[in-house]
Amino acid sequence: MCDAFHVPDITARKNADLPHAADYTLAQPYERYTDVDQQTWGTLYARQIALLPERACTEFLDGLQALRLAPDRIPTFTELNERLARTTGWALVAVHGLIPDDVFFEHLSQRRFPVTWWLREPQQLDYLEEPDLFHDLFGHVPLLTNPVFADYLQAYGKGGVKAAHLHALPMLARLYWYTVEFGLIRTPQGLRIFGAGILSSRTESVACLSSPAPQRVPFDLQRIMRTQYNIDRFQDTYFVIDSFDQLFAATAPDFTPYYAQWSGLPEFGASERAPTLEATHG
Ligand code: HBI
Ligand code: FE
Repeated sequence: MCDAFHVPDITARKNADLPHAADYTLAQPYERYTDVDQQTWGTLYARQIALLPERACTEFLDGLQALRLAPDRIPTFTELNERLARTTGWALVAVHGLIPDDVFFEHLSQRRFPVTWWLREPQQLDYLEEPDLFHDLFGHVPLLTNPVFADYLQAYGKGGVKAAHLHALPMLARLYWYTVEFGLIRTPQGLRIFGAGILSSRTESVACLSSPAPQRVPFDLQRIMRTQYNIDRFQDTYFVIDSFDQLFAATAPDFTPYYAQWSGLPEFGASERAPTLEATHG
């Protein structure tokens, strides 16, 4: 189990009585959503819709439009899966929360995206310590409609299934973290957001582009795989891709030699001003 996310003990959670299958999935328990949940969804949705048009990449905004999410109602995974099936063939599966890495990778490798089914409490609007429905659905799912990103995420899952026994999970977790969760992309209009961890966060959607504090460095696979990250505050480093094609191409090769080359090398701190390493890996 890598250190990216601990798999929290869900038995303490109020809905842990709902059984899940061996692959950690369950049917979306739509009847468990309360009026407060529906209002929380509406609040979170409205806040991000107001912020993102000038900040999110067009591929995300186009995906959001394709999903036709209702602004004031939690969507059913069934309706979204019908729409996704007509775009890139991805499907959402409901889970209780973070699931073991190997199970997560297996789902991604089969074009299934695990989505936490419960929604945060009103008092957690701006921060909660693990992914909830809004983070997973609003943050991650729109980009699954983009063919290149959809292929990237499936390739990432396949790589993870292979790497699980290579003790390379911390390196893979960093690649996921600095792209799928907190990635930025360069566009003719300037930097734009594609990372779900930012897109589902009101405060980081603003700070990631406007704050002078973090460094924004070009995508560099070796540097990403050797750079630690913060899980409980804004990122100190954002990696910037030039295109989703670049990201997909980066995951094309078999990573096994990279793990062998880089695993023994010193790691970089999250805020460390480290050199670009891209040219140095063969
Ligand atoms: N489980 N449900 C869920 N969602 C994630 O994003 C997730 C996970 N388990 C492990 C995990 N992410 C990370 O370790 C990835 O880097 C693999
Ligand atoms: Fe996420």
